[in-house]
Amino acid sequence: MTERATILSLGSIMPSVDTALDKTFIVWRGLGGVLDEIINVHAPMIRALVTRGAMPVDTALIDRLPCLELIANFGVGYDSVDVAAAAARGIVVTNTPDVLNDEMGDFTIGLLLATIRRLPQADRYLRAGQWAQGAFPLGASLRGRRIGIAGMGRIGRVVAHRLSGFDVPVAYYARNRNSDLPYRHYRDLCALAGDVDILIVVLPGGAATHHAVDAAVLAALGRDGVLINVARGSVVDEVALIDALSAGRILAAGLDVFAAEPLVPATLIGMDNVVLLPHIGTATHHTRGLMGELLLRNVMSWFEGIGPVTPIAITA
Ligand code: 8YV
Repeated sequence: MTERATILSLGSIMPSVDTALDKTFIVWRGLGGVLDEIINVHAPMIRALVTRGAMPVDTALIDRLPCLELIANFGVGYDSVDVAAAAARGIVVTNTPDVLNDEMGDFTIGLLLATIRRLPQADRYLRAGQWAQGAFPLGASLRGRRIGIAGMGRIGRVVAHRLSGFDVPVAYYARNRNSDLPYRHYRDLCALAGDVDILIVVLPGGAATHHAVDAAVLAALGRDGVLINVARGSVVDEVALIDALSAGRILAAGLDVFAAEPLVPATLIGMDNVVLLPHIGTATHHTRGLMGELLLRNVMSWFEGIGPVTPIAITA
């Protein structure tokens, strides 16, 4: 690299990434009104954009950046980026796959157990001093349960592998059957939901999966059903979910993602049969560190002329 290239960062990514970018590039960093001013003044210089999905990188934004070559996303899910619009302009989009698979596998199992065994509720019970008045009520179990995984990509595979230690049958929904997997395949999500008691959602976000888990899927899951969503809020019809939980059409839900983050419907917050987490699936020093390194490798390698490390196929 001869001269410092100019980069636009949609807010802070994480301190180690921000510092590393600042050392090598001219970085303009901001969101909202600040972002608007940055673009008005510096758009002709901006060659790369880094984002962690805080706002949509849509046609309107891409069109304002005439010299954009690279969009580097911090995260494996890139549903906030209009990759078709980027591809049409010849802009490469990168994400951070694989480095977070194990973390997401661990986390999903944790959320599943917390939800079905009501661990946060039991913790609240103890803290509220209720133990002295009587034992925490008996509840549901993972024993005898059948598990469905919606989405069998990199994270789905790790979740299924983790579950192999729990002696529970696993089936999955995906567009195509993976012949190397020992689990039963369903091409229809409602059919899978009808045959299992627990549905774990690890589908990618975006138009193709919008509200894939709707009222019909929840009804098929049934009165003992448990929904776990660690994917994207957009994949589940949140209104239908609240309705199903309130009416007892499903038993419980464990949610790390929501339709309009960081806003969470007050009705959900008021419910006792849900475990609600603030999108923390990958939020560890270890894994966010690896994600940050991979994002940096993509940006550095791009400006060294070597090309992206983990590009999204349709933009590569
Ligand atoms: C992060 C994620 O929370 O990788 C993803 O798709 O949703 C998470 O790892 C997010 O990308 C960081 O803001």
